[in-house]
Formats: sequence, C-alpha cells, structure tokens
Amino acid sequence: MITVMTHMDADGVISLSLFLKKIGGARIRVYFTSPVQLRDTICHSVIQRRDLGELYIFDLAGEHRAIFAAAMYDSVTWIDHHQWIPEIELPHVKIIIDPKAKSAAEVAGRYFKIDSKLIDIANQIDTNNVREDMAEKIRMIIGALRWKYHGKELNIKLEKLARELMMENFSLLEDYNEMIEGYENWLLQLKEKIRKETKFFNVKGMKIAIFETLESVPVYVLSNVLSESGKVDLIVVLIHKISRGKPVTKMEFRTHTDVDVLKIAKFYGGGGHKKASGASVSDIVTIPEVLNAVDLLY
Ligand SMILES: [Mn+2]
Repeated sequence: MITVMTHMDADGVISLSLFLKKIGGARIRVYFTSPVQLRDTICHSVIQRRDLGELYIFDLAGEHRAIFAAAMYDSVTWIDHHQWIPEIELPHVKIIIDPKAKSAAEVAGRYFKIDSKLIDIANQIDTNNVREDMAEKIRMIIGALRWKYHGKELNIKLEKLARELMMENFSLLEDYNEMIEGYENWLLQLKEKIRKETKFFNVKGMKIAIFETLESVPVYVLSNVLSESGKVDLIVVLIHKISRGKPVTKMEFRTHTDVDVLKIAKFYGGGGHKKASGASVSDIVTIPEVLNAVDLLY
C-alpha cells in the first residue's frame, strides 16, 4: 500500500489529486498534515505496520528530523516548492524541490507528466491570486471543510474532495454549496473581527499588523481584509491554543510587499517561503516579543 502525506491546503489537496490520477485512483493511505507536524505524522503512520512500502510527500517543507523519520519507509518521493535545502541525502529518499514553481501541484504535474486544469487552479490559490470562479470555489470548499471538520473526519473529507477533483467533473462540487453558505456567514463575522481587532505597529519603517485569536483562521482572508487599507509589510497571526495542558502559539506570517517573512518564521523554529510562512511555539508568544524579534531580525 502506498502512503501519501500532503499539506492540508488547496495545493496539498490538488497535488494529491494529480497523484491519484497518476495511479488510476487506487486505494492509498492519506494523511493531511502541516510542515510543523510532519515528523509526528510520519512516526504515527508507521506504528504497528510491517510493510511500510512507498511514501509520497507533497507541499511540505522538511528538515533533517522529518527526513530521517520518512527514511523508515522503503522508498520516499518528496515533492515541494517551498524554500528549503535538505540537510541530508539518503539513497532511497528522493527530494524534488522547485522554489520557482507557484505550487507543489506544478512540480508534481511535471514530475508525473500530468497536465491538468487543476495545476493552474493550485497556482492561483497558493499565490493568493485567484482569478477564476472554479479556483475560488475550491478554495471555499477547503476553507469550509477545515472550519467544519477536525481530525480523522477532516482527513476523510479532504481525501474525498481530492478524488472528486481528480475526475475533473466540477459539477460534483455543487454538493458543497450548503456548507459553503454556513462558512461564508462565519467569514463575514471574522472579517468584522479582523477590522476591529487587528493592531498596527511601525518598526524600522515597516508597517506591521498583528491579529491575535483563539481559533484557527484562514490567513488569506486576513491578508485580503488588511490590504483594503493599504499594503502591510508584515502580517502576523498569533493563534493561542492549549495542547495537552500546555500553551502553544501557532504563528502565521504573510506580506503584501517584498519583506522576507521566512526569516521570522525560522527565528521561531518554523518554515515556509518568503511570502508565506509559519511556526509553532510551545509557549505563549506575546505582541511585544514579536515586535522585539522584528527589531532584531530586520
Ligand atoms: Mn503550496
């Protein structure tokens, strides 16, 4: 059995669709995860299994510990477009990275020699430059699924969507309309909250916007709302959560300008790329602390 680990976003879902197309829709094990959780996801996936077989990883930046974890599998094909250089080389772990590609789906399409309308859709969504209704619809469906479901259930729903997209029969997507409506109502309230609660700062001539929240939010929505009142150099989202009885701060970084947001993500032990990055810190991260970090790094 083939195992796939892919990013829990539109690019990750579409990369999976392309792979499914490549293997004729065969049954596989799928895990949707994030760069920060990748190593844990891999470790979890090997428990009580004898024949690990092939592992495919899409749209997830890694580091040496994740590579070593992946290396437990018989062979690994790792396709990504984030800005990172693998620290170790192993003969059975093939890592294909193209940071110039607009999406991992683009790299996957080239690697598997699959041409599909889905690649352009992934490009539009991943660069937050949605031009077509179908791209907007797919982005809304994934946002709505992540809003409505969690854990195993979300995993099943996202795989189902990837299989529907694989067929490129977009009329199937009409079934999501009702859920999208509920999600849109929630989004309206979120936008209101963003306009009211985002705090602005100026450090070293950089315009910084910080939004604190207790629940995960679609970061592109925040970025789009903030752009209504001019370009922001550094957008920071602080998501405060409790995990296993301890505080965790999930951080997201974006920019409307040329500021390299990968730098601050790395400072907090995270990753991503120059325009979009994130980190997860096992502690409470406060606004003054972030501003200090910006002052130090830029
Ligand atoms: Mn991507």
